[in-house]
Amino acid sequence: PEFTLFTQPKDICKLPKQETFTVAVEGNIGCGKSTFLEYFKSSNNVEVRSEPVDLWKNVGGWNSLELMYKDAKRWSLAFQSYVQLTMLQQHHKPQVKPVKMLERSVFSARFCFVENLYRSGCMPAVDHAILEEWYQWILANQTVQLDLIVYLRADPCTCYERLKKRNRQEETGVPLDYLEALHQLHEDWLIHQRLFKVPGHVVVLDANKNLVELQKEMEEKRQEILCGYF
Ligand code: TTP
Repeated sequence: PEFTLFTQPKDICKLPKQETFTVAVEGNIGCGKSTFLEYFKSSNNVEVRSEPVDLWKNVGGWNSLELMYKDAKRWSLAFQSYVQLTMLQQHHKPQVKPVKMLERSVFSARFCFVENLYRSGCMPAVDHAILEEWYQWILANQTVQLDLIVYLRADPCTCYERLKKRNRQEETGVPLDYLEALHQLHEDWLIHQRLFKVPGHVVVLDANKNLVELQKEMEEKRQEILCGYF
């Protein structure tokens, strides 16, 4: 199917109504996905699935996120395979409420993070090929469909400042150019729709705003993003 890039959230209402609706919230590290999702947790019709970062930080007692940042060449295959598994689990949890909102998806893990690790020489070609086989198998055999992607678009410098402020221990060495590369991959995927196909309609929100402004925008856009499900 052909998917539309919406710049006006109200246009989402033009989509045909369905009984269930799956939304993935995407955007660079530190763009505000968790804050955005937090906001929808109080909605009766929405099931929010936050990203399983806690699992990544403790798999069999190992902090795989930390290992990946310390030595990507050695650990990125292990880490990204676990990310892929836990993302798939998020897609698959039985849905009770009409709207399911995911923090990220198997798609951004593949198109942004794995792609970046590979292109920057941090992931050997054989590791990339193995992950790609897994990914293609998932697409062919599992339901990972999305109806809508909410792209929280933020300047890499804004994300960098937020990362420094939140001070997640594993991310202390993340340089600005890492965020710039990830930003470009999100843009290529979701805005220019180059290289990788988008898996659903896309709506873009300005995530450069500060927390108070972003929450105000969410309040305004809430009905529009979930139109038809209230
Ligand atoms: P994000 O998925 O970007 O989550 P976040 O908590 O930074 O989001 P926000 O601030 O917008 O609420 O990343 C979590 C961490 O996991 C981050 O350090 C990047 C890393 N990560 C990867 O390295 N590979 C991946 O495939 C994914 C999905 C995340």
